[in-house]
Amino acid sequence: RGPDQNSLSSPIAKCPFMSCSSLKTLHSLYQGSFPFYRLPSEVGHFSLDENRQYHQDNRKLRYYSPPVGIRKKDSPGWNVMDGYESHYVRRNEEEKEGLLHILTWLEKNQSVLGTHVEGGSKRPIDRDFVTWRGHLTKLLCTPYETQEGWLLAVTLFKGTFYISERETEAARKKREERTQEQERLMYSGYKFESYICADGPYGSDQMDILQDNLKLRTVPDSPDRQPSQSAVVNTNEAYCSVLLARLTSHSLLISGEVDCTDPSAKSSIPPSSYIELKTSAQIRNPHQQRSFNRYKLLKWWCQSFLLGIPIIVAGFRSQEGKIVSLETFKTSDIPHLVRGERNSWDPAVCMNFCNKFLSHIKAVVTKDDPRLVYLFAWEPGSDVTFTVHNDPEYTILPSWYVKAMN
Ligand code: 0WD
Ligand code: CA
Repeated sequence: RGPDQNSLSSPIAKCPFMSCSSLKTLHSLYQGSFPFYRLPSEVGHFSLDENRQYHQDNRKLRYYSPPVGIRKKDSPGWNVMDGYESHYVRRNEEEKEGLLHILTWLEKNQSVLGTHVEGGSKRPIDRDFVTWRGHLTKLLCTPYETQEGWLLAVTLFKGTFYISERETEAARKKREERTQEQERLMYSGYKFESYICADGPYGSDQMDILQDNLKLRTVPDSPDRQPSQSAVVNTNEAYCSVLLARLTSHSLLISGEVDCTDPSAKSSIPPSSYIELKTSAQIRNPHQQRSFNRYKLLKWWCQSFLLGIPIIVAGFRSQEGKIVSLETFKTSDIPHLVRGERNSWDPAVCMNFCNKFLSHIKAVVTKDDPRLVYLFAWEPGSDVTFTVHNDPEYTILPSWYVKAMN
């Protein structure tokens, strides 16, 4: 049991049997001051190409390149449905990659993380937790989530807890029964990215000039946009950042997909140069505004805060599928925007819950064995429970990884 689970007000309920100890998720249990979170520092990155192949470089990092001269709330008028039928290559969602790409990065970068001596034995990966940022986002949102549950598989291997999501039955059903309308909405998010990002820090014309004329000293002020109208949207492609962070006593290695970097950012040091891109339906009345603040801003804040991404650029789309306004949010401003609203959310609750859940993992997952999986399950309105599995069907660490770390 961790040191923070001893008090009577502990949200960890004790069942008659230790093996069924569960964790409560009620948001009122997690109010309090904001826990210590050390802002993430980037230790590496990788790219996934159009065939979903891993590359140990930033070839898929894109550059923020908004239309020149456009001001806040201006309408760029981009048609984000354009190309849906003809220029869309979708990732195969049946293929469950789990932690594959993070493990590949870890295997190639063992030296970066170093090892340390703990109780006489060395940890090959000197972090408490390894996971995708998206999994932590789900944890952060849990105290306020009323619709979708989750399954998180955890394995303790050589002193590090690996957390990997398993698709729930409900999520699988929802994915398989997605309507054409929902598919189009998903596409529109990717298409928005291709309108506002360029493949290089400057437009292609300027790149040519830079390459042709090495004497050119002055870099153009406003980056040109690359023509994107005809570009294929391929959701296999990704640029992922790998970062170290700390939540109270929990050291984390997190990886997350990053949409683009801002070549004109004050600091060029990632993650402070990164920008998250989002689309959302145009807000037409106070009811829609409340719902946007309550649901969308919660998810947007959790996702970007975890990686230390300072800026979120949102494109609001009309019912006809055109971007009618652009808005820039500072991630750090979002909690202030929603504070005091009825039925609002509190970032401290999100982080306190995540902190307790990570402590809960440390208390429950005690057997260090790469074949063993502790499956944590949660459904809205219930506590977090867990079951233990050694069936290969549940394994989250592939044998090549276990071998590499041995
Ligand atoms: O197989 C799965 N169920 C998942 C795969 C779930 C979550 C993520 N992934 C993959 C992603 O493809 C990506 O390569 O893991 C990688 C990074 O994930 P993350 O950054 O931890 O994930 P998250 O924060 O949930 O999503 C970041 C972005 C999304 O941006 P928006 O603005 O929509 O939140 O990753 C993309 C998406 O652009 N993304 C996906 N792309 C393809 N397939 C998926 C997915 N299932 N989920 C998120
Ligand atoms: Ca995005």
